[in-house]
Amino acid sequence: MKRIRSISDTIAAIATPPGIGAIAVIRVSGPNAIEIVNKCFRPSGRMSLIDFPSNTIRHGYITMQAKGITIDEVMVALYRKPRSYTGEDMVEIDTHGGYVVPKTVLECILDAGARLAEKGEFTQRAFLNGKMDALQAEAVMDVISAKTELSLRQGMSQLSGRLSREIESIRERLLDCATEVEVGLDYPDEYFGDIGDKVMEELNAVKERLERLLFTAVEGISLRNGINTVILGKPNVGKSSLMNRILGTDRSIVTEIPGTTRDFITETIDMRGIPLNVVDTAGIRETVGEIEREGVNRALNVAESADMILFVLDASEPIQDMDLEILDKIKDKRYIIVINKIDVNSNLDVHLIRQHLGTDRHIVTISALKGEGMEKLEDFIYDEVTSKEINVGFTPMITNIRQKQLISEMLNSVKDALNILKANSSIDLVAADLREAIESSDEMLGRVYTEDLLDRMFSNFCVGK
Ligand SMILES: Nc1nc2c(ncn2[C@@H]2O[C@H](COP(=O)(O)OP(=O)(O)OP(=O)(O)O)[C@@H](O)[C@H]2O)c(=O)[nH]1
Ligand SMILES: [Mg+2]
Repeated sequence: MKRIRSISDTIAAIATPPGIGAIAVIRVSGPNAIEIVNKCFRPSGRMSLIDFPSNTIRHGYITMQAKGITIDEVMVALYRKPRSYTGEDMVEIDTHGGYVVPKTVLECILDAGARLAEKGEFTQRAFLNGKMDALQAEAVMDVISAKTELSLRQGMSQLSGRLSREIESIRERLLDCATEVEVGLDYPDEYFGDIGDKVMEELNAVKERLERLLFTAVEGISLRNGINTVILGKPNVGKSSLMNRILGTDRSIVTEIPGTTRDFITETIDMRGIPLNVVDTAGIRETVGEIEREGVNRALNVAESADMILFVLDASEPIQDMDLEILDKIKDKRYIIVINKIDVNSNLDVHLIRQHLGTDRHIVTISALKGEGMEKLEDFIYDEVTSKEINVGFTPMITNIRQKQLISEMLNSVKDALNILKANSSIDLVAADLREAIESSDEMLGRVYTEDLLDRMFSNFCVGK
């Protein structure tokens, strides 16, 4: 998509969802925002909009200029630059809700000289005007789309600049090191030893901080996107019953006939603040008809991309080769073995499973029918997806692939620099590695950016944000 996003335009959009709600908000931002709205606004007091002090809200009417018709009774909030969300002159108009009023008011504003805003363009301007950095701009969307209270806490923490401050501080350390090294460049022989030791110490500390950040990525990304949790197992072991227990509703069909679930069913739930996208799948077996085989293939495919697998076994049946085969397929993932139907006689040899895995991994016993063991299963899931070292809302966390990639790049550059220092070899190579690490931190904060990055960053925003 080709975009012409001139920052000298004044933009406008309805910021609230269409058709619903008692009120709607229309946002206008840009160099002519106040004059443009003034053309359509008749204040109930004497003072004209042009003279309103900044950060005030006033009552009045929106009128259609050409016809002189009053469209709506509104409240208008005025923000003068730079004290606004975008850092530009901004006007927000609270109108009555529904479809027609906000749409007509927006039309008036557009007729008066504004252009319709694109997705995320208000936030993009806030970013371009230095109101927030790239990490905070990314957090805006995380806050809006937060799936649980814990996801929200994380989004707000990033929006407030917690991650930005950590990156800034790491960047400063790197700059200090780079300066030391630059000095050393001029006197390679005398300075190398001393400078080398000092820089190495600093860089080791930076390396630890970067590793700590990288460690938060799994949980950070999961909190934002939800943890894709796939329920897998042979037919009739109770996968759908487990799904329903987890959701607390009869979402999935349960019967005594093996092969009941044909396609996969996904629902998102809030489990102790963690968003879980739970997927029930078709039972995996070999000799099946066409539709069921398709279901089995799909089950294996979703399992492939799962963040976590709940592998269900039936306690009343001895373990079969098929179970061990599935186990081998999922061994390298996060998984929990759920032994179901413990309310009936047990014929399952748990030791055999332990032996096969060669570890004592999470094995939990439940009865999906009776609802027994569910608390324990939740504990296991929670432990599997959270870390004690992370305090959501306080620990700076990595929340998307872009950030993860850049932190990895910084870490690699720092490690390279350390190796060179350890080997006492060329100090100008250290300088180059440090420069690279600093560049990655600049990218992380959005101090340098490409058109492409802007597009990607704002493409999933809504119009009006
Ligand atoms: N006794 C007992 N029966 C259970 C338990 N969980 C499920 N069942 C029964 O096992 C049968 C199969 O349950 P489902 O939940 O449909 O199993 P599934 O794994 O989804 O089966 P498919 O979709 O056909 O692969 C049903 O008759 C359930 O009532 C349990 O904990 N104890
Ligand atoms: Mg089922």
